[in-house]
This record gives sequence, C-alpha cells and structure tokens, in this order.
Amino acid sequence: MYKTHFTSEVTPELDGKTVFLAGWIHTIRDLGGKKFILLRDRSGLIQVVVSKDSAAYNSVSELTLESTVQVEGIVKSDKRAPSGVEVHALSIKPFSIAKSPLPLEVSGKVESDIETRLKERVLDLRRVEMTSVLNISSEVIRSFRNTLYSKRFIEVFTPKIIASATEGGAQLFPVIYFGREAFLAQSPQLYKELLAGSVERVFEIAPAWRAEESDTPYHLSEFISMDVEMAFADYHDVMELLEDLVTNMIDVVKTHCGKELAELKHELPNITKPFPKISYSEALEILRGKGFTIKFGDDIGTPEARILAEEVGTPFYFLVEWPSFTRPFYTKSIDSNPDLSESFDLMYKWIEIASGSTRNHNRKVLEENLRRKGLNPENFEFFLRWFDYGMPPHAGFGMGFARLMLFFTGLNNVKEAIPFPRDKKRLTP
Ligand code: AMO
Repeated sequence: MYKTHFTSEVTPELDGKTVFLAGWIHTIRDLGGKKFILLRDRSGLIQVVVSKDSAAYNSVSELTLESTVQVEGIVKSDKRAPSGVEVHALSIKPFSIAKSPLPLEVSGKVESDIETRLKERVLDLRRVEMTSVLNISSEVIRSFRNTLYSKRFIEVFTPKIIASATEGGAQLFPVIYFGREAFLAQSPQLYKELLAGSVERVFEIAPAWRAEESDTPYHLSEFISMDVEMAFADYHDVMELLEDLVTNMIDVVKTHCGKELAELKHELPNITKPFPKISYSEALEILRGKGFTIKFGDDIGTPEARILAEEVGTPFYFLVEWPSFTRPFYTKSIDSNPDLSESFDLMYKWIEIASGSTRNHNRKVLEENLRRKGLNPENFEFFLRWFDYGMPPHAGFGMGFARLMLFFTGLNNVKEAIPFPRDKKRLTP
C-alpha cells in the first residue's frame, strides 16, 4: 500500500496521526533551514514540512519538480498552512526523479499555446485545471448513466467494425477486415435501433470515427458519442429525455464539482425545462429577417446559429423539424408534411451538441429513402430484414461528449476537453 490518504482527506481532525501520502512534487521552497514541499495528488495539494533534523531532509535535495514520492509524516493542524493542516515529514521515498527543466510548467499559470499543451499532454493533464476538466467529465458521464438507469434504460455495446455507412458516405475510415473492406463505425445508429427492437431502451457511450478534413474547434476524428435509443417513443419523448439528462447533469456537477468549477473560473447558469424549440422553417424566417440569404434545405452553419442563439437568449435550445432530404435515411418524415422530418438538433449556443429523430420503422419507406440517397438497399439487408419481424416505433439521439464538455468547463475547443484528441494531423500522444 503506497498511501493511506489522498491529500484532500488530510484534515485538522487527524492532528498527531501518522499518514502515508503519495504524489508529485508541485513546488519546493527553502525557508530558514526548513524545506516546504507542496505535494500534489489528484485530489489537491498539501504542504509537507521537512526540518533539518529529520531523516527526510537529505533525500529532498535530489527532488525536482514533478518527481513522484511517498511521504510518511505526522499531521499538524496549523492555521498558517494553505489548507489549515500540514504534514511534518518523517521520511520521503522518491519513486521517479523528473528530468529538469520540464517541457511544460505544471504549477502556476501556463501560457503555452494549445499545440504545445497537446504535445506535452501528460504534464498538461497534471495541471489543476485539466484535472478539474477530467473530474467534471467523469461526473457528467455518471449522471448520464444514472438518469438513464432510473428510466429503465440498459447500457449496451455495439460493433465498431461495420460493413456500411450510416450518416452519409464521405467521412468513413476504411479498415481491411480479413481481406475485405470494412469501416470504423461513424455511429452506433443501426445497431442501437436493432437493440431497441429487442430490449426497448438502450444507451451506449463509445467512440465513433469520422474522417474530418476540416480543422475546427468542434471536430475530432475520434469522438465519444453518447447514444440513446428508445422504442415506443417519438422525437418529442426523446427531446424531453434529453432535457432531463442535461438538467440532471448540471445539478450533479454543481453539487459535486464546486471546487473544480472554481479552479476553471467557470459558473454554470440555471437552466429551466423545457428548452426553447425553433423549427427549421422559423429559423429561416429569423435569419432572412437579419439579412441572410438562405433557402429551404440549406444547412444552418455557425454564423447563422450565432444569430439564432442570440435571438433565443438561453444556452440550450432545439432546432426541430429539418427538411427530410437533409437527414439520414432512417429519419421519419412528418406524416402531414413529408418534406419535413421528425428530427432535432440540440444546440448549445451556436454549437450542435446532439442530434436525433423519430426513426422510420417501415421497411418499404426505408428502402425508398436509401434509393433516393443513391444507396443500395441490398447492402443494408442486415438491418432491413428485422423490419419484417415487428420493429416497434422508436426514436433516439446521439450527443457529442467533447462538445457537451464545452458547456461544463467553459473551454472553447473540443481538443482541450478530452485527454488525447485525434485529428487530421494528430495520432500521438
Ligand atoms: P450526428 O452525425 O449529428 O448524428 O452526430 C451526433 C453528435 O455527435 C457529435 N459529433 C462530433 N463531435 C466531435 N467531432 C466530430 N467530428 C463529430 N461529429 C458528430 C455532435 C453531434 O450532434 N446517428 C446520429 C444520431 C442519432 O440520430 O441518434 C448521428 O450520428 O455533437
């Protein structure tokens, strides 16, 4: 056992007790014959005092910033210490002495650009800000799972090596599968639908791959997709579910991550349900009123979404009922107006963080939609044949985890929000 406590667990009540701590040398100062070490672990920092007459004193001289050590020491409650408590070292055992100087400063404010930070990522992840981002990420995922479990969803896993495109063909990564062409999944779409056709309510948190050519603050070539699929439900039902998921996450992060939000100097706004809904057609009207030339079927890009976000005035809103031909083949059209679909995007300001729809559960219509998109229904037989055997009406959505984290952390770039981003030019670390 290397440690008896995390540094955050060392409280004044432990005064006089011996503890074993393990972590990294955050800073060292030499003051009047005593050395003061700030020892860091994932939970925070604690001051370790090493006096000249202690056995630990000699081992301190070789310690560099970011070296890993075990400290055995006695807890002393002391109002002058940064956390009201400090540890007087009995012995310090180094595990790994870090090279000096460091390629990236871990303590203090980092002025490095994002390229350097991603290159020196493991040091960057040790910074208090990035540790906060990772802690918040974990709480967001925990909340997502808990809300879904409470609504009788089960967590599933779908194949990531697949035979055909689901979201439109251009962005697939091919792989060679025993001499045959296959692809990395862009989405669990078809498999989550089939699972909902068996067990009604499923979710998956898993990577998805898109060969994204463009380098934007919102695109990764590998991203974590939070997918939900629900039988006997339509797009209104899953939008309501999405509202519950997001507002519960906000409550959880506010309750459990106060320290992390403070480290990031980020405040979460109060969000109320339901989120505003703007139909695609209304959005066109608003944008035309603001001088945009935009016709039915055009995408709503970032400049347009910025205007809409301003108009709505709340961080989250839904853009609903997109033109049918702009959505994937599995999307259901509105019965009374087939040019439009039962679909939505959840927007955080100008960023699309989730998209979903009611799905089509009629085989004939699915085949027609595939043909209309220039795709061969025969290649989708592995999916379509199950629509002959009692597919329920169903709906669902996919949410981009890194984009969602922009809201929870106040960061501006998805590459900062996840530990090891993949993009066109980045395959390591
Ligand atoms: P869509 O293609 O809109 O829908 O993707 C769903 C969500 O995934 C996120 N996302 C990305 N995040 C980072 N980098 C990318 N390159 C990237 N591409 C997408 C976005 C987006 O809203 N099968 C449907 C979902 C469904 O209908 O259930 C789908 O994949 O936040």
